[in-house]
Amino acid sequence: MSKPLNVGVLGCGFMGRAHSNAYLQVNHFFDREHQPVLKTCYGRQEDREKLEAFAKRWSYESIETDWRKVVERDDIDLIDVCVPNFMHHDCVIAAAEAGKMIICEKPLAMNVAEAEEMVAAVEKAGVANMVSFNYRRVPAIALMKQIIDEGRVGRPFHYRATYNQDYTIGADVPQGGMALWRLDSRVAGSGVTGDLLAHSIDSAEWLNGPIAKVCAYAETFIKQRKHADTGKVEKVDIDDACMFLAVFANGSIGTFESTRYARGRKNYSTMEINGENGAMFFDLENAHMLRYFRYADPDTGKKIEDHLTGWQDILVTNFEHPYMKNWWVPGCVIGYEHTFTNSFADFLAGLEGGESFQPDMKCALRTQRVCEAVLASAKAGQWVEIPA
Ligand code: SOE
Repeated sequence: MSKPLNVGVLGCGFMGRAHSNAYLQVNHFFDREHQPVLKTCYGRQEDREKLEAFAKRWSYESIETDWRKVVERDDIDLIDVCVPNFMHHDCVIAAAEAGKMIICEKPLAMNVAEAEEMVAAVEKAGVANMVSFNYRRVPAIALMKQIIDEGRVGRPFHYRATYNQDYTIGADVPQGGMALWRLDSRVAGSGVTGDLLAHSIDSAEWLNGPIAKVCAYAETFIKQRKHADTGKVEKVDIDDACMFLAVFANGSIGTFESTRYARGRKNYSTMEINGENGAMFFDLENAHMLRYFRYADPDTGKKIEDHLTGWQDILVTNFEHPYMKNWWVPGCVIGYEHTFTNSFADFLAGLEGGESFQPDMKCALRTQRVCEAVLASAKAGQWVEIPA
């Protein structure tokens, strides 16, 4: 018997679309008791035309131009926060107080202080919650986790992550407004650190454990931009690029690089781990592949014969690979949107007595702490420790 799960989505931009698609897809591909119903979506009054078109395209039953009304509605079970970052805090707190389940886009908040209040609110309300670090649900990244947990990498020495894009190179790109709010620090909180490095940090801590300390350098290449809302040329306060060194609690050391000025890179997120017995490399622009280097057998510790060692490309589409039995037949690749469907499938499984969803807000608070430590380190020009 299917159980309707009435959803109110706040936001009708990029993430609103990604989430709407996933709600519509999830029951087609995963056996779950709960069936998301797209009840209502929120957008600003000034974007009403866009909101109406969005609601029609994704078959929402109604629209709201006041997000508080969505949260107050008795017929909504789950609030999904896909609005810009500066609204996350108030939306999440109000939703928790109304006893709703909550899904929130990343980064969780503008800063650690906000994130702590959000975690306290969801914990007090005891509501199911998840933060949309969707890349954990890329099958190849989930396979990386499985291979690490199987002990095939052994003692890790190095972790290396990049997350590079190039869409803000032009000096004429405005800050603010519907598409470019990520460049406005009052709306986004930070630049690449909260937007891109947060993904890399979430994946890194999931795969390689907690980061103990960081030393960062951040740069803002274009110091002033026209604001899309006011038309005025204003100071740019976000980090355009940020790089940091990390020491993990397990003793391994890492490098993280992120920029929106890497000409030619669109959504280039890579991660590599090098351990005593093996190594792995993943590249989001080639998301169905995992590169694996096997040096020694994890059970016997015996080195693989020299003429057989080498990097192996695993096409992550077999039924035995994470999530893949729910999709097509081996060899048929899946893509970006599936990471959201896979996430929602896991969230629903958690509601139905399965493992409770990770990352939840408490886990995302840790990522927020690392991001804040990175920004503090860049500002101070020194190492910053992150409490365990
Ligand atoms: C930024 O361009 C962005 O859309 C991020 O905000 C998303 O989290 C990332 O997955 C893709 O890039």
